[in-house]
Amino acid sequence: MTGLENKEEINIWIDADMGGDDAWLIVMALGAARLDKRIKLHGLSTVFGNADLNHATRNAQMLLTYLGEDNLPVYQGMAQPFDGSAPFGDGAYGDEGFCGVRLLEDESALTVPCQDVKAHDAIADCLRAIDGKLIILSSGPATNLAHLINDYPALVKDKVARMILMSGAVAPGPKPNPAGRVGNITTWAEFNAFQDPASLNVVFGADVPVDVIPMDVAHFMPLNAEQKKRFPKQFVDMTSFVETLDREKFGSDGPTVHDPNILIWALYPELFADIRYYNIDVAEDAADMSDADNRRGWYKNTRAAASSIKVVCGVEDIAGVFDIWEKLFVEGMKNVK
Ligand SMILES: [Ca+2]
Repeated sequence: MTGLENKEEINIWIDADMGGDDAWLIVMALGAARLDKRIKLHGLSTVFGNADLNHATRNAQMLLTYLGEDNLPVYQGMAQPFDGSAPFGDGAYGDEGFCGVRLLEDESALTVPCQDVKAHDAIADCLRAIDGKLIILSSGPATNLAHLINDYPALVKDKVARMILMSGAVAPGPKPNPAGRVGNITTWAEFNAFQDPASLNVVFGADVPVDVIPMDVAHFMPLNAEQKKRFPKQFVDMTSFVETLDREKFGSDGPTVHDPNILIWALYPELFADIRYYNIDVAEDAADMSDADNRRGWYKNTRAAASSIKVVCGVEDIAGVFDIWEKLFVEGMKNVK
């Protein structure tokens, strides 16, 4: 694999809200770990977001059962934002998170249990146990990460290599509706950021390197009709509700599949472009999707060359990213029965 020649062991944790594109991320992460033994997946933790927490955790168990993967432990995380307010779903992946796709005929036969340790405590246990440092991939609201930082600041500082978040929005969409739309959940905010801005401010204020893949990246590479043919139908179907929304809001030529690119950035950074350093303050207004002026989750960015927050705003090689997606997907699906 390119991009990894000089690396020793790469320790990865995935924290996900288990909607359709989180499933894409996890298939590819399993594929990456099977193809390169230096990559170690230590855990998958769940958080509220695309679905409520119980559906998210069940989706993790169902997905890993379907994929024939028994070696990645699942931990349940937080059910609500850092400030204790009520979660605010948008149904972009349906109530259960996978756009109605059923991966298992018998959903009572799960071979993968949920471990009896809270997600952020389990990540702390992992940080203590590993020799090197941990990369944490976050594909949902940043709530579990904020609790980890809040409860274990010294451990995070010592043992977290980077947190890589799919979160936020930097520029207006290509053909936005309404004009000037920046976010996918409101005019101003991307979904994960809208869900829990207070947690993001904890993460961005912590003494840890953070890389952000904002929603802008996936808008350079919608899953159009040609690309869809390269991936299993049930996973394409998991993005079907998002496709309708993306076409309405941005004129996208297919669904935007966001979450896998936090993994691809970790392993193949040369495929991306337009890397910027920002200080980021996220607006914490009360949630109100019906108010077009509501700024909750809006990324207030200030360019700051010395910032430890790196925001990836473009793609250098779109064909190269899709080629890697396909390669990792094939390997990740290898043990499906
Ligand atoms: Ca997600």
